[in-house]
Amino acid sequence: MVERETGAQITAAARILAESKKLVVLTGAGVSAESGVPTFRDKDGLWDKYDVTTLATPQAFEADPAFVWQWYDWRRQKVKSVEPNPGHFALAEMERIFSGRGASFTLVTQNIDNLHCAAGSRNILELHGNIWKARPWGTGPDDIGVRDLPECPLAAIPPRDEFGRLLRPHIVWFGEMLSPLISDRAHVAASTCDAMLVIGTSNMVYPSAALPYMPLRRGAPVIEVNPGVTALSTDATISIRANSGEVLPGIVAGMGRGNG
Ligand code: BV8
Repeated sequence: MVERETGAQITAAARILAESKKLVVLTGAGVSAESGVPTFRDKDGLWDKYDVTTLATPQAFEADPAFVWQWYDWRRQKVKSVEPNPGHFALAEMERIFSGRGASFTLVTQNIDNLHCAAGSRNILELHGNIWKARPWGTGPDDIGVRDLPECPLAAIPPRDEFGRLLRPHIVWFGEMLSPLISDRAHVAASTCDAMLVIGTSNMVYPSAALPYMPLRRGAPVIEVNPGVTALSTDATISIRANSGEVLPGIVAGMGRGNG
């Protein structure tokens, strides 16, 4: 059920997006919540149950690679069992609309679950990597050696490559630099966009949390979709307090109804 105020916000958001020539969409774990993928900081989220410092840092991996891989193997099995939700599909449709009118669309995601790709999105920048990829321990995110690791569940934990080298998840852990290639492209997109749509993120993790402030500083509109209040909510041009799977299809429909 979409509240009256939300309806007006959807119409206003659709008008902004219909006029946009260069859009950046930034997503976080919330866009996958309606697919059944646990978020990190919500009640019953991943960080509720697990200690991030013992699982999502290079030090944790170095200390016990098997333990960290067991956690990712569990998450891979969870992600493998779910499907994209209407929010993912709406963003893929939005990209097709932008491409169809020769406008630029960049999807910057913090998510590692690959659900945007599965829903049909194409111009995706995975800031924090991808749970279905791995690379030799000791290599960087832009180095040769990144490969698909689709086996699920993993037969051997920790997995090794054909030379016996220990493999690590191709994921950015806390305290690790993001891929310079990916973060530079995201930085350029956020520096030049005429609007940004921020969906399903607590906007707490840097450097991605800094991205929405780049268009805001230029006076470009930032639209937030999140059922909860975040650090961005008071700064956003429009902050729609709703689930992405419920409102994104309406925003896309509104774009097509010439709300521009
Ligand atoms: C870096 C991968 C430079 C793992 C993740 C001390 C030392 C070192 C670094 C730091 C430090 N102090 C601070 C930092 C920087 C640090 C940071 O920002 N920390 C925060 C916590 C303060 N950042 C880093 O370390 C980054 N690297 O800075 O390198 C450097 C290097 C060395 C030394 C210094 C600096 C690396 C950041 C990447 C870390 N990796 N994950 C894994 O996933 O397994 S971060 C983790 O948080 C996930 O990637 C996730 O994507 C990200 C952000 O979380 P969200 O996606 O926003 O999810 P969250 O649960 O928080 O929120 C969900 C939202 O959805 C909520 O708002 C909810 O209301 C909403 N929602 C719920 N349902 C719905 C919904 N929305 C819409 N619809 C719904 N239905």
